[in-house]
Amino acid sequence: MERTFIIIKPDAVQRGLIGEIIKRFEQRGLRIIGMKFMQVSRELAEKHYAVHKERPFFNSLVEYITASPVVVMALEGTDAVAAARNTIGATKPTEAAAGTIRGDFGLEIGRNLVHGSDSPENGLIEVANFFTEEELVSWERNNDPWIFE
Ligand code: IDP
Ligand code: MG
Repeated sequence: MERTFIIIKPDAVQRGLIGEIIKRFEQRGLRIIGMKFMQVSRELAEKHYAVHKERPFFNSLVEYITASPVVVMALEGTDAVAAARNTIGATKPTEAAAGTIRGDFGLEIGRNLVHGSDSPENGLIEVANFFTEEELVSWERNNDPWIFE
C-alpha cells in the first residue's frame, strides 16, 4: 500500500487546527501508521527540504518549519500521495480550491499549514527521515474492506 508523509506545520499547530487537519485525512480513508508531536531540528528541516536548498525562500522555509512544534504523520492508502495532496490543496493557498485544507484555512505560501509528499518514492524517504521502524505500526482497520476495494 502506498505511503505518504504529512507535517501539520507550526502555523496550523499554533492556530489549534491539529484535530481539524487530522480529521480530514482520517475521513478521506487514509490509514494512520505513524504519528507524533515533535520539534523539528534545523538539521532535520534542512534534510527534509534539501531539494529547495538553492531557492531564495530556503532559509525562511527552514525558519518556518522549526519555529514551533509540528505533528508528523505517516499515512497509507490507495494512491496515498495524490489523495493527500488533493486534500491539502495547491501550494499557494489563494489558488487552492475551497474544501481543501489550504483553501479553507490559508492565505500565504509561507503559511500554508501542511506538508504532503510529492511522489511515492519521496513518501518512503520522508517517512524514514522522521520515523524509526519501531514507531510505525502495521495494522488493519475493521472498516478497511469498505474503504479499500
Ligand atoms: P508543496 O508544499 O505544495 O509540495 P513545494 O514547492 O514543495 O510545495 O514547496 C515547499 C514549501 O516551501 C511550500 O509548502 C511552502 O511552505 C514553501 N514555499 C514554496 N514556494 C515558496 C515561495 O515562493 N515563497 C515562500 N515559500 C515558498
Ligand atoms: Mg513539496
